[in-house]
Amino acid sequence: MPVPAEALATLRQLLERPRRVAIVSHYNPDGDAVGSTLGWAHLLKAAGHHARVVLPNTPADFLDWLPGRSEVLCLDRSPDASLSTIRTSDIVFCLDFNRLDRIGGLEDAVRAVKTKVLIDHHQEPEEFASAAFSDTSASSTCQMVVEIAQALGWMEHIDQRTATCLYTGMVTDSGSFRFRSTTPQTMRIAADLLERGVDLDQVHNAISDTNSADRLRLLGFTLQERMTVLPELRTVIIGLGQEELKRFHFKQGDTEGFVNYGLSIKGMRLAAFFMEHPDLVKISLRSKGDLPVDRFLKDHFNGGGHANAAGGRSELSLEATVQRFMSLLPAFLQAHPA
Ligand SMILES: [Mn+2]
Repeated sequence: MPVPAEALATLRQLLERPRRVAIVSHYNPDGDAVGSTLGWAHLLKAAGHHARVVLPNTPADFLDWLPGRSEVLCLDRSPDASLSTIRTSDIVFCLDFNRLDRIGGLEDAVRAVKTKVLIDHHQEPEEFASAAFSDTSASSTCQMVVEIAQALGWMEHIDQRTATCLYTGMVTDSGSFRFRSTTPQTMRIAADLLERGVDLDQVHNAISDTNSADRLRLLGFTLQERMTVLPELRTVIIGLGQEELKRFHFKQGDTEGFVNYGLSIKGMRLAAFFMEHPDLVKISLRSKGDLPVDRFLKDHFNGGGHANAAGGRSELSLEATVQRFMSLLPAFLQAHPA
């Protein structure tokens, strides 16, 4: 999608003179959240602005090597500096999320800043921004940052460090360029970033080879003991309870990607992952082809996301949540025949 002219004009105007800028992203920031905020911060600095990334909690450590990561403020580690940085900003950029309830303890401080700019690719944005770049077809927020840089004539500012941040987010959010949101334009942008010196080996090693022994054992247990394959529904269901998570010394991020193993079984079109938390059950769905799991989760499990990858939640027990899911599933699948 082309960068919207009206938002671009507003952005140009906002950045006409040097500004103090805070850049925020969602709770449990992923590769796209950290990559896009850092990439955008590098760009703004190169253009003469004062920019600082502020995150609602500390990202997983497999992103620690990203250029500029050590200067990121995290609310859980540095609450005072995080909040005062936002409060004293002229502009807050909101990247890779579109509802202010997605940024945890930063919400009130961000709401209080008058000028907010949204750059995001999730469905159904809340209207809180003075300028909104919302492209639900974009493969990642990092891709959008490059498109905006192109529109602003800022491509010369993308050096190797900036390119590395943005490329990393593009890789993680597109499932290494395999999700349907990956377009020729995605590849052209990735190629442009590669030309600026991204070390492919470094990026892919950092993203892929980060398992702990506990995580691998939890994965082995999950696939062996907690995965149900329903060939007639072309669906795979995985559920994990608190007790099992404790047994394998669960750390945040350990179950990242588990749901994708279900979808990697030949012939499957839907994978569901249910994880019990102390006060709720979180649901991750992945699908292939035309099976809009974001709508399903929005309708039934207080969730949302993308058509082929979405999340939701349930206040019921793990067992009751899976039962409810199973009772709703046949109608959903019938409404979207393969
Ligand atoms: Mn994203």
